[in-house]
Amino acid sequence: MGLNFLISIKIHGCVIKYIMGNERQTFKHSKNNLFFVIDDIMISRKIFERFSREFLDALDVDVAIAGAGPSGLVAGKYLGKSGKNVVIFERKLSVGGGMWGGGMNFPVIVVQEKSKHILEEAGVRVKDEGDGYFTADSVECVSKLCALAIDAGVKIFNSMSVEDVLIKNKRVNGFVINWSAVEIAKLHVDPLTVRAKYCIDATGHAAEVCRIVERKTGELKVKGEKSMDAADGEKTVVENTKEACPGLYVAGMAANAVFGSPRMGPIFGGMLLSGKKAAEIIMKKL
Ligand code: 48H
Repeated sequence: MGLNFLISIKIHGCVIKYIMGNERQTFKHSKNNLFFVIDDIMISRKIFERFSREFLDALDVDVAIAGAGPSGLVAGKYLGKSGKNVVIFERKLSVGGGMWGGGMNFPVIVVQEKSKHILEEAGVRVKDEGDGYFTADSVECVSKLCALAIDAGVKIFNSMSVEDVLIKNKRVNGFVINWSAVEIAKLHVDPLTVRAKYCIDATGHAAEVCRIVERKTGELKVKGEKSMDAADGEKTVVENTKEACPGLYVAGMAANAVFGSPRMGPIFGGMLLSGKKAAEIIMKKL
């Protein structure tokens, strides 16, 4: 709260009210409309104030997820829907990971009967192509899965990378994060730390968080992903969705990278079911 002065001037029938002080705003009244003269600094202030509030809320959460690809978005959605406080850190400006490009940039993905409900819950139009194969538009999938996660209360911070983990009593207790721009420019800027009751590595093929834990603690062995076998890859990605080391779960392609299972190409049912399974395991523990 501060001291504000209201100045009111009438010019050609319009009343211009100008508030000076902490809460500066200029209002212009004409006969039927009320609009404000935009103050450039207020735009900056509003952005920074909202960001600060939301970032403070993300510092100590139930679940922190690295990566906003399909598995991370789906895990976030189910956790958020059950009332958990969830944050996702995504390195890129855009969410969706490897889903946008469908198969070889044809923007279509394939899913199986067992997983299509996850897309349908998001309002994605899934087409039955016969023989047990269903297709969906990859751009529609990313947009709607992201919207669903946000509607479930998940906070997504884009352009932020997980560069390390917080370890307490030999358990992963959170993420160490930095701006992706800092990482890309290789600037020497120390990161910030967030605490989470449970963490999920949903960073895709690279299994980045697990590799960090492997390198720094020796508590975990990343076996590395195997070559293409869609049937085996889809089965194992769900089986491999589990706690990789205390406090850290793996979902999506990262799960197959950690436990040495095959890739599966542009069939995404396993990614969706993996995200759902990670959420269900953690929900039981919270
Ligand atoms: C913050 C990070 C970091 C980091 C990476 O690759 P993704 O789409 O991952 P999944 O597992 O949800 O889905 C995999 C699928 O897209 C795929 O690649 C398939 C099915 N491949 C099969 C095949 O045969 O090739 O998303 C991971 C996300 C990306 O958006 C990254 O930018 C992000 O994680 N990310 N975010 N901090 N350290 N590392």
